[in-house]
Amino acid sequence: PSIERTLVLVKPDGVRRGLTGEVLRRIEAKGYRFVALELREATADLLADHYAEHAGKPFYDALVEFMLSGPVAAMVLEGERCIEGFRSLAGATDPTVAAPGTIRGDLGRDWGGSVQQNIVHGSDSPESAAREIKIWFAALDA
Ligand code: YYY
Ligand code: MG
Repeated sequence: PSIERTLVLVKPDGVRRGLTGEVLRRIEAKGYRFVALELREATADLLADHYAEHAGKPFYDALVEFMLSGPVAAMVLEGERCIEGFRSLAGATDPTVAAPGTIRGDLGRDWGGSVQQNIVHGSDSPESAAREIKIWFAALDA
């Protein structure tokens, strides 16, 4: 077995639109377990860590500003291959072309010509998951 943990965020657009429950429902229906679950206000420092790989990219400043625009629902999931599994539930980054059946494909679309409002974040690798869980839930062992 390869039981993993992954860091998932319902981003400010998802919380604002009342889609937190819908995202949680899909995660539970898939069979992943919540290890931690909390409504949080991100900070600039926290986001600088979280999105370090994107620093300097053209969309970076707008992304951070968006992530500061309201609360996020932050959680740690646990389950067999849940890192890849949640990425699969989330769908492609661009919500306009994300496959139907996915969170982004079913619930997201371009807002103002940007893909930034795509409802959820999920860690993209075991290394990212360990790093991000430490950033958001310092008390948890990744
Ligand atoms: O992992 P994922 O969220 O699917 O995409 P990333 O390439 O890691 O980008 C992080 C985040 O940045 C993405 O969810 C939306 C935003 N973004 C953007 O606003 N414009 C882009 N051209 C690429 C990404
Ligand atoms: Mg990413």
